[in-house]
Amino acid sequence: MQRAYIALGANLGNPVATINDAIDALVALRGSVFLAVSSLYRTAPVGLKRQPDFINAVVAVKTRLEPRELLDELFALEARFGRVRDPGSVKDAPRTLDLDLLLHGEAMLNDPGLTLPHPRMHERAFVLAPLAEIAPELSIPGHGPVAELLARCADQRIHRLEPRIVEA
Ligand code: PH2
Ligand code: MG
Ligand code: MG
Repeated sequence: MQRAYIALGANLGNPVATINDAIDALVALRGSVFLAVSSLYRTAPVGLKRQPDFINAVVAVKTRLEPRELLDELFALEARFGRVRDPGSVKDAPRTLDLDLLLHGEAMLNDPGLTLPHPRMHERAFVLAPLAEIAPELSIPGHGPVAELLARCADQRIHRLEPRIVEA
């Protein structure tokens, strides 16, 4: 079993509901044990700026799936949530649900369609803040401690949402 971290992002439709539903789906991920989930964050778009704010979160699982198998499960989940991958669409376009495999154990991979660690995670506050919440001691292979990397992203606007109070 390897520990894997998955980033969730959404900025179309009702992104808070989408992220919460996607977290529920990840709790039931095959071949895996759910370990932890971060708070939800409202974050300014990185890359293409003229689009709605995102809701982002990160989860940790223990999994017997290989990186490629896990990625295929994530693509299937994105599709279930209505994501259409249009080869002609602009990079970083708005999306109903984006699930990115950040880390899979200590794996360092550079395959077509799958790079581990995720190639941009170390410079994105919308990944590093939720990740630091659930794995404060984590070091990203090739880049260093999550807390140090997050400190370098102070210019990126992110806002942690308060946990939902669910009435009994
Ligand atoms: N995802 C992107 C590009 N830009 N910005 C924010 N704030 N959150 C995201 O999840 C995000 C982004 C590409 O996947
Ligand atoms: Mg992404
Ligand atoms: Mg993605």
